[in-house]
Amino acid sequence: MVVLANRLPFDLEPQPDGTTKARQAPGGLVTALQPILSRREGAWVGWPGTPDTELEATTTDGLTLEPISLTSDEVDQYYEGFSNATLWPLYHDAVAPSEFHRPWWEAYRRVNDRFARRAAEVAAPGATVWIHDYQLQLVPQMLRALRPDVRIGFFLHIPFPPAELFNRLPWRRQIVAGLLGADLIGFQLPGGTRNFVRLAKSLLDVPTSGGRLNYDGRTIKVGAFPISIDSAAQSALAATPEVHDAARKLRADLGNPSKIILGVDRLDYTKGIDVRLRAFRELLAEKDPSVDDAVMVQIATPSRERLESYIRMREGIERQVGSLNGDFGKIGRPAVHYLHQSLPREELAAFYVAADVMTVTPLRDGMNLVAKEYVACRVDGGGTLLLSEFTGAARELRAALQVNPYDTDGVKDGLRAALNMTTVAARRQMRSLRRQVLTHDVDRWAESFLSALEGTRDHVTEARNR
Ligand code: ADQ
Repeated sequence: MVVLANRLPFDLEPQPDGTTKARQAPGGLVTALQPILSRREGAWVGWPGTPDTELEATTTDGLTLEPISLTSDEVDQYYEGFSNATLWPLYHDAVAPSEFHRPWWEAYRRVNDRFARRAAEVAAPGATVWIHDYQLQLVPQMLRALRPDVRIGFFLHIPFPPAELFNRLPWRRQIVAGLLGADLIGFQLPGGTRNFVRLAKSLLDVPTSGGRLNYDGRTIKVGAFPISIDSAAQSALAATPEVHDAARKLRADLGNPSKIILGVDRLDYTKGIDVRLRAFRELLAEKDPSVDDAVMVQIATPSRERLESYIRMREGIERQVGSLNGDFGKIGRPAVHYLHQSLPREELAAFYVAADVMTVTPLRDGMNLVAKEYVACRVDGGGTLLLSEFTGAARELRAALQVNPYDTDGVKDGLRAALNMTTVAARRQMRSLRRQVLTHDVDRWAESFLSALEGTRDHVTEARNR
């Protein structure tokens, strides 16, 4: 099996002595896939995170890492440009404006071609190749042309937008045709599947029937595969005495407030960090709760720090935090504790265990693993989840307190309700959420995607008959 993703699961850093140091890279995709691949012998093709560096393939724990090198210009144009300043905002409801530049598109094509060629080199006859996410949407078609014998799966981790937005893309036909090179195209939600099918029909006249599309003489399956986390491992981590003690210490360090409100996100404008800060500000202004009763902790991992829209958003959020603390804090008692840091898993788990209210308020999110991690960590059966209805997770975590992040009054009401929820009601909510998260883990996600992919055509036989 060969996995392709923009990033390798490890940052490979060349050392002065000529050796290479591997450091685990952050992010939702890595968190999701690592448990699966560590159990399968396979190859992972991806960028190691440093531009202008040629690295050799290395094998760690039975997994071969195949580094793709990118020049600084390609990082600017393919990654930060086309992937993160054209596609990312467009696929997230255009909550920030998308930029369309022809050189970015050319770089995107060139880098996708490099990924396809490497996959064609390393895949065994009849291998399964699993391609991930919006940075690599042209690879299925490119790889199909090079290696008709391999079975190709594609999974999109972010939302697939409706035609009204997607059709703005000058290269919309090429993207849809690129994806159609796969045997199976997976989305997080049925809505994404429907958007894609509608676009394939309207842009490329692709006939469809019952979740299958016919294109270029082949049948392509499409479907929804909501991703999840390693729920058992996350629960087990939260149940350790170390995490338990760390959570107690956190509460004490915060001054033993009656309620801790938590946010954990990549610092991204889609995550609605400003939404929860605004709602909390208004509640503090109404003294319900007061700063003596409730404290907010916002942990934001640095992300895409060179992009203008991210620089502006960070400034806005840090201004909000500053003014909240200036207006409502006391000496030794800030209203919001803000960490612009990436934390180790154990520390993050301690925050989840300590938090009375978890706020997940994205304006749009493919799934949102943080919501699931919080639930998995609540082995004590306590805690309340406030969840945006525009996350993929909202479809599964029905028992959460769901809010529309565009409705400030609604978010305020939700936050107030979460803070005032009785222990009995909170436990009932958490019981239902845990049942969902513990029975729908990342293994089940991968198994269901891979078995749907297995069920597609028999490539080896077909290639032999050609
Ligand atoms: P992301 O947008 O990165 O993922 P999410 O699903 O929430 O969003 O995953 C973030 C991951 O990073 C979580 O595992 C979380 O624990 C970790 N993380 C967040 N803040 C951290 C911090 N300060 N320190 C350390 N770790 C931190 C994309 C899509 C999502 C989709 C995933 C998986 O945007 O919608 O759920 O892929 O498909």
